[in-house]
Amino acid sequence: MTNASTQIERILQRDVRAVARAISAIENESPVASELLKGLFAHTGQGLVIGLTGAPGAGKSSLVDKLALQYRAQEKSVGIVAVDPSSPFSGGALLGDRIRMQALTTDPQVFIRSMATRGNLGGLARATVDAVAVLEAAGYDRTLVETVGVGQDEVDIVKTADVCVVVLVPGMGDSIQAIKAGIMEIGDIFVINKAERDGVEQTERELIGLLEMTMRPDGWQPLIVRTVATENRGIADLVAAIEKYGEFVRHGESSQSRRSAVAENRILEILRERLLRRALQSVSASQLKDFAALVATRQRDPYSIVEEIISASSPTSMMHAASDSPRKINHLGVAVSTIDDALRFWRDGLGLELHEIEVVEDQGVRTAMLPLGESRIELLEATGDETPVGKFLAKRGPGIHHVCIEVADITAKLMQLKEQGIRLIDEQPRRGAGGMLVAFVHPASTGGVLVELVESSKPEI
Ligand SMILES: Nc1nc2c(ncn2[C@@H]2O[C@H](COP(=O)(O)OP(=O)(O)OP(=O)(O)O)[C@@H](O)[C@H]2O)c(=O)[nH]1
Ligand SMILES: [Mg+2]
Repeated sequence: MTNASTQIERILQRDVRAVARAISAIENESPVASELLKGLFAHTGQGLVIGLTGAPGAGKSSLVDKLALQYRAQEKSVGIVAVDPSSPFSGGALLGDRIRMQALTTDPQVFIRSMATRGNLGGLARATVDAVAVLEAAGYDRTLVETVGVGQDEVDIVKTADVCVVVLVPGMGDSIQAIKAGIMEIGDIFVINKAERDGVEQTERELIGLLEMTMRPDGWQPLIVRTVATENRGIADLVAAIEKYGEFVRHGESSQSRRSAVAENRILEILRERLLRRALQSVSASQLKDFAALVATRQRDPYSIVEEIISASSPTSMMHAASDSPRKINHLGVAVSTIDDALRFWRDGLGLELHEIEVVEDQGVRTAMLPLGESRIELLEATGDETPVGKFLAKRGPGIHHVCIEVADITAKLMQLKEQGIRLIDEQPRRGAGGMLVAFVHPASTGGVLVELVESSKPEI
């Protein structure tokens, strides 16, 4: 089993450390993260994901806390993701959250994690959605995602949840603020928290007025729930409202189109991030600063700079840039007295598969190819004493005869080696086995081993 599939197994069994490690990989944009997510995706979509958003201090964390306890009382496992876009590491308010949530942190059926922005590519929304996917795959019955409803990222995150809860508090202009942030449209349930305060009636009236003006395509009438999180009041009503909408999205006719819209956004988000990352591979941070200075002083325009960056990062230019670096060992050539004898170890003992035995007349050699991972072992048996392998055997005895290394552009590589004064046996590539372009480099220049170069038939981009 590969490392990724072991990790996936552990996550599916809800191994908390594996879950935490996967989320760290997501945050650090480690390549293993996408391998894990590919494997986990089929296991997502089982539980219910609940997004909570609202103004700073509205009581989102307090509500998440109480919701989690309520779900635990129902024997449901709970995953919690708190998004903190402001801090580069989890501190500040989240530390307070941690202490408050201590009752939950000791419960093995509750997983709490905070997410913060990293790097310059943004990607917080994508990273959070990915983290939620890990929790879903790990089989948490309910996943609660808390975001401060201030930026587009937050709206994007909450949009991907199955249920969107918008948290308001009584007081002036709260609903107006909510419209500005664009979250009125996404709320499936509206909570008026701190409902013990004055002005709760008016806030509710305002809210009803606003909701009457918007017609949802799915026909859902957003529910309004009053809570006092600190006193655990209204929490059961909120759970009931969430579950009711959960049923509605699961079985409603419009749920498929909503899921498709979310999936489309997700594809675009991943694509945007990958393309941006690829484009930025061809420009360093300091180059970017230099470009910015040129644009700021009107010496250059941003459009031609972007075109330059895009063309430098196109697959063909990337290929040229990468053409210098060899990709792998294509095969290892071993000179043997007889192939039959050598097969007793390589095939019968080691268990490699014998691919084919071929006689290459003009080289005076019989070869046996045994694939080994991405590479191969090539056994070489001389057809006569005066052949290159026959002479090799006479002079050095059986042993490693040559190493064959794959390069993307063999002609360019030979030119470069020649320029550097490397002694080449073939200055021009020729056709070898299977019609591949090959050339040999003299052992005098390589530290004593004959090196064969082969041009890879399909360069990886
Ligand atoms: N009076 C009253 N205070 C509450 C209520 N719910 C939460 N609070 C208090 O409001 C403050 C903010 O609560 P949090 O739960 O941290 O709010 P939040 O929305 O998560 O805040 P941020 O994550 O910083 O945006 C805390 O001091 C809570 O104790 C409530 O229903 N009534
Ligand atoms: Mg909070």
